[in-house]
Amino acid sequence: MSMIEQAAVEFLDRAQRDAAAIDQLTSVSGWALTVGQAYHIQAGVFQRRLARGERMLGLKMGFTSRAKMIQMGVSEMIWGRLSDGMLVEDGGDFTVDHAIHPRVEPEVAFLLRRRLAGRVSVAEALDAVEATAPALEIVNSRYRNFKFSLVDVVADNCSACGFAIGAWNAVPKDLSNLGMVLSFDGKPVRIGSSAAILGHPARSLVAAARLAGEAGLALERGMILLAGGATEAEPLAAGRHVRVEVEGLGTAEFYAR
Ligand code: OOG
Ligand code: MG
Repeated sequence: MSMIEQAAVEFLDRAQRDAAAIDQLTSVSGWALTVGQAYHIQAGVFQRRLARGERMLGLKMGFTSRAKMIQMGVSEMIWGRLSDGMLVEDGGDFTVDHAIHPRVEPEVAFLLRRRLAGRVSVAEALDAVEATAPALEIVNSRYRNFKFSLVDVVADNCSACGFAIGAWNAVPKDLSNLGMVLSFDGKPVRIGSSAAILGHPARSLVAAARLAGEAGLALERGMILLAGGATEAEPLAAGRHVRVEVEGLGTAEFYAR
């Protein structure tokens, strides 16, 4: 790892631990980072979490919906890593002070019963799924006055901060168009459909297997994949009860404290 990459790992790791925003890596003059280097930095920051005793639970996909792409002004999918340190108990608490500018989005999660790596079809991807669940992702960019840059987001583990997962269900016959409602204190704030996730959320598994495969990683048996936000993310403040309902799959929820 280059000295610049090492310094970036240090900055991002500290920003995440102290919940203190940093300047974008790309704003540092002379730091011309490639997307490949950004994934390298992401791996380094995640390695710090593992060294502190966290366990890898799976992967997350980002920008799999047009709403998210438009919100952030991008056209490329990205992926990040999930650990048990990010897991928010379903029905439990999330402390907003531990984040910088948390936002929440409605998602669908998959649990793998078989390894998926490289180029796979939608049918193969679905066949590798043990169960599926409604999920909430809390994204929390570690940057101050963030102006979108793919390299910065990728290095920052695609803003991964927290996630809650509802009860696991057998995979329904048709996942392609399930209604999804994100509510704050019982009031809907975002309404969408699983169709927003690449037309069918299983395509997110296909994309994750391919993209993580390019980095020498796989979706291993027992891992979770967050398929990506179905709507724009909604800013999160203390005092909110946050809930997602996915048609036919149930709910996931937490309290923002
Ligand atoms: C990047 C993370 C994108 C998704 O579901 O599309 C993402 C961000 O919004 O800061 O998690
Ligand atoms: Mg997300």
